[in-house]
Amino acid sequence: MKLTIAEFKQDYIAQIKSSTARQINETTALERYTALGEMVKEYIGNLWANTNSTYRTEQVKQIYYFSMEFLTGKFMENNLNYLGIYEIVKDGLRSLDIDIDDILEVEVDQGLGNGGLGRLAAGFLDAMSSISIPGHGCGIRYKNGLFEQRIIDGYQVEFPDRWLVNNNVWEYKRNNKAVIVKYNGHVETHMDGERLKFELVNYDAVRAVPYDTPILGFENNTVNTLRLWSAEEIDDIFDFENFSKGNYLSAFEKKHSVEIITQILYPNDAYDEGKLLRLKQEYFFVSAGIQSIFNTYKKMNVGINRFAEFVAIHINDTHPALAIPELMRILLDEEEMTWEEAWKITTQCISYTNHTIMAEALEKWPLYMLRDLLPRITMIIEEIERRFTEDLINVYHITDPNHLSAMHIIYDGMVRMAHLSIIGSHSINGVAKLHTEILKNKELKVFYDIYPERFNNKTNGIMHRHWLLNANPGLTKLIGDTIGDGFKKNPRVLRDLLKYRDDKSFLDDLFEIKHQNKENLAKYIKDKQGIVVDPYAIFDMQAKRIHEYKRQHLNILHVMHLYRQLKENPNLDIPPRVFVFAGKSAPSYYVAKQIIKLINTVGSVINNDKSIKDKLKVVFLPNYGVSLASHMIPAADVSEQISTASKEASGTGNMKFMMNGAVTLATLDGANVEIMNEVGESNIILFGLKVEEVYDYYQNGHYNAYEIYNNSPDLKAVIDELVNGYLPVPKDEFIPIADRLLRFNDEFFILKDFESYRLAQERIAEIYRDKYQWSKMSLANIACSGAFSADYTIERYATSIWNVQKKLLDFKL
Ligand code: CJB
Repeated sequence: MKLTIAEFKQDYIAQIKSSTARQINETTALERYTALGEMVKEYIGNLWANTNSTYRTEQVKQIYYFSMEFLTGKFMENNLNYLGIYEIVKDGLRSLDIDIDDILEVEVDQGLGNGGLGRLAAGFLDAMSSISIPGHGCGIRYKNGLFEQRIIDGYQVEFPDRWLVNNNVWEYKRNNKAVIVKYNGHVETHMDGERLKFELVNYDAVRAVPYDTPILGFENNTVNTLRLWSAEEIDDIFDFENFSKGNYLSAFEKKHSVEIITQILYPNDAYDEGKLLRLKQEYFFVSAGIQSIFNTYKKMNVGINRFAEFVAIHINDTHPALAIPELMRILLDEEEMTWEEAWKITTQCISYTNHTIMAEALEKWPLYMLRDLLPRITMIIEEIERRFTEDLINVYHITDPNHLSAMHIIYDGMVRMAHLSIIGSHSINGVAKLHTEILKNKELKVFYDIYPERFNNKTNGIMHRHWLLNANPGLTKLIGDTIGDGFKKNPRVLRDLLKYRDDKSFLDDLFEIKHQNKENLAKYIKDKQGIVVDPYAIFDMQAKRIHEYKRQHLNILHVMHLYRQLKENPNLDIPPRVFVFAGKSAPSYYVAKQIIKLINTVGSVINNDKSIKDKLKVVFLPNYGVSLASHMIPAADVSEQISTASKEASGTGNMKFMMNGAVTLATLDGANVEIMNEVGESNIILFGLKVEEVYDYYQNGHYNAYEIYNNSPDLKAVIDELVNGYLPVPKDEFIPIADRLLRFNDEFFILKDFESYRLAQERIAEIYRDKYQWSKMSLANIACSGAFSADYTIERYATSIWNVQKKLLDFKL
């Protein structure tokens, strides 16, 4: 947009006065931030209104991305960049004696997600807007986002994330768009002429109120909507009778039981706890979202039969799978379609992404629970199941009971949401090539056999503009000065940087930028953790949820091994190394929490040992989230992507590190395989078991952790240190970890992969000694990372799954 510094200053001073009734020099950083947010919102508002009215009047097909999680982080810097006014605002503020960084710092992360899945959803919204795809998000406005992690005495301690305390400047509450969501009750049937009608009676009603956040596209005038639903009492729920009798508490009980639905994000990643409240949440936003799609759709006036021509609904994992029976319910009970008509529309509209093969993440609900909470929805699921079984027998000629059992939606009293999602949608995609192959050939093979055309791959992508423009301005400037700014819209042109791989002065610049980022992080580590690290050391990072399959314990066991080597020979000639960890554990995941404690315990021993001459440091940075990642990733030399092959569906952190010039230390898992293909085998460090070997071990049962332990003195020594009193903790502290490795036979092959991991780490140390060789590898990673932009991923979803077209918008601000 066009804005001069003088115009900005004038607007801003006026805004400060009207929103704070104070002189600018008397205002707090928060007030300054809020005033700026109000202004930016007004600029965006014009574009937003234009986008919505164009979609409506030109009858544009729209895609609705349903997700339990949207981990959007902060908005301000992005919005300023996308409007093209960041520099103007920065300079304008500076002339008012305000540092823009102080303002940006005040914004709290919108942390309505656990990790990869939620961040992906946020990135997809950004990409949809930025490549002009008419697409919106639908989710839950949790009052408490993912907990704040603090480390106390080495342990993770959880604190509530009250992100709404200071108000959220970006959202609009839309009371006039509220809808009612119905729970419990029972279904009555009656004949209406020829038609059997179903009616839910005696239900509990909850008011779903939407809060809309504008999602701005990059310099293209598009503003799509993220609609998050909040549960509120409806007027007649408030219990006046009790209140007037003086029973104040019970009068509020109902109100609380309603509001609790959107109080908290479940803090589990890839783990299904099966709680009733979670089921209520799932139905809550799905029902509200679909009702509101109908309300918007009807304004287009094109007739209900054409619904699938104008609406696509994507379900991000199975959490929103009730969208299938909910859409059926509305088409059957409210729009009075036949089952066949309704089913056709439903399967044409819905598409589904699978994000994991981990068995404990696959959602199943007890049938009795579902029937109690959602009686009409359950009837519809049962009818879907009945017709599906009929097809299996009559169309696909499957009669073997075991084969049928493997495919039922309802089995053993449980409703399998992945099966419902596959049966009720026209597209099922995995999130990396390898993952999709595993789905097709192993985990979901029975479905692939009957629906091969439904399965496809859509490798994940990242918000490349965030990870470069916002997170790494130094690198962004170097890239822009070298190959121009085309990469902002078309990140594949980053490949042009490969021309500079033998240009020493360019490699020096690259090294210098990385070094500066490392200096900044070193300062952050010193300020926050009191640990001094050498910015010339190798910064080796593992930042992601803590999980046994992600194998943070493989990493820390190797650190313990390095430490033993240094203790034996303090003059050992190795480049100094800093191992940085970050990530949250699910509060109820005991072993993962012990891994955090182990990292911190090992850190406290190593960091305080002067005898090793600062050659090794271990840092655990608390409260990993989008903001911390944005500080860390630009400073990484080595990116640890070391999951047990087959377990990490894709990974997206791997792409962010690559884009910022880190060299990946990887197993051939998830999208690491594609990273290798983009960057070439000489620019990635690989180790460990391959997928087939992992499956082989699981199938033939020949794996023996004790055998490896007994035959590897180095490994045995560090595992023994977990339990022999060597570490300054009670002797039994780390027994659960040791038990998982030995007594329970090491499900994730830490022991098996240890030696090849150690050798891979040795190679890294070797290569790092040669500054130019290292910088060349780093450059190759940056140059080849463009392929992993979510812009391209969304392009592929739009053309091959959703069938939505770009809508270019012309509007002058
Ligand atoms: N994933 O973040 C989650 N939560 C889940 O419940 C299941 C999977 C992750 O999704 C990411 C986005 O697709 C993947 O990159 C990652 O491998 C997967 O673990």
